[in-house]
Amino acid sequence: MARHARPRVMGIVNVTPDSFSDGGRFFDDALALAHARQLIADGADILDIGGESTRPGAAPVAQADELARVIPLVQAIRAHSGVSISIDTMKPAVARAAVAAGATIWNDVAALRAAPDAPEVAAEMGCEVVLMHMLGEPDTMQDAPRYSDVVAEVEAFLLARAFTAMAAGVERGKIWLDPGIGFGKTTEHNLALIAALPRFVALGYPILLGASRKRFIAAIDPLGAHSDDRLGGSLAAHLAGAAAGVAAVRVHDVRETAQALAVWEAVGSAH
Ligand code: HH2
Repeated sequence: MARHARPRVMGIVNVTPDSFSDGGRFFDDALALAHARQLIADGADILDIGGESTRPGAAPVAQADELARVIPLVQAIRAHSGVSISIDTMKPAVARAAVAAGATIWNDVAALRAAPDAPEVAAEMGCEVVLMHMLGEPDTMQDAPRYSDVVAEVEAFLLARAFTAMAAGVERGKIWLDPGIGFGKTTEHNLALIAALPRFVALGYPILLGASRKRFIAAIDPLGAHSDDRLGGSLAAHLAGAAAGVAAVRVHDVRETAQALAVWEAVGSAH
């Protein structure tokens, strides 16, 4: 048995015309399904399906459009594979339809704050729920975010959201927490949160880390200015998460991440 269990790999499938790194490329049902199948072949344990980009400045998506984008894809993936599916949405109705179509995880970057009935809907569905920290709203979150102690504030927020979810009836064992890398954070904030991952893991909830291709990587390495050129930085951040004991990493580059984690795990169990 390995001394360090590797995190699960959550592969990102965006069906949006404007997502920050692969926007537009998979905005087509057949292409999105082909991409999903490729990520499964590449070693994804979970597929995260999103129909609304949370990139600063991204246009909001009407519920009917979001449903039309993501639900056929969830159905098609479920028909093709037993892979776990998470639905990346802030809308309870989209989460509900996705769970009915076979998703088992609601990944909510708004941590059940975007609609008054979100906690009750999560409880009623009985699915797992990812509660992510975001400071402010997607549109303005990167306008000079400030904290007096970013780690303590993100931790307090996540525990409060977990409490709200449980008060509405979500089981404790179904709750994941995510520090929300890039969501209302400077490079220094992101680094402080990654460095503090052992403290988040110690809270006793599964932790999800999403650093894939994010902008702080280019701030550290200006040569990685383009989002397609941030693989090395993404792997470094996610390996730091693995060492801290996170439960899953949310990534675009599934093959490379799965390989890095397999080597990391093998080294950890060698003697
Ligand atoms: N990051 C994005 C979207 N959803 N969910 C969780 N739980 N954690 C994250 O870090 C996270 C997330 C990034 O947003 P987007 O602009 O949609 O880009 P992409 O989906 O290509 O990463």
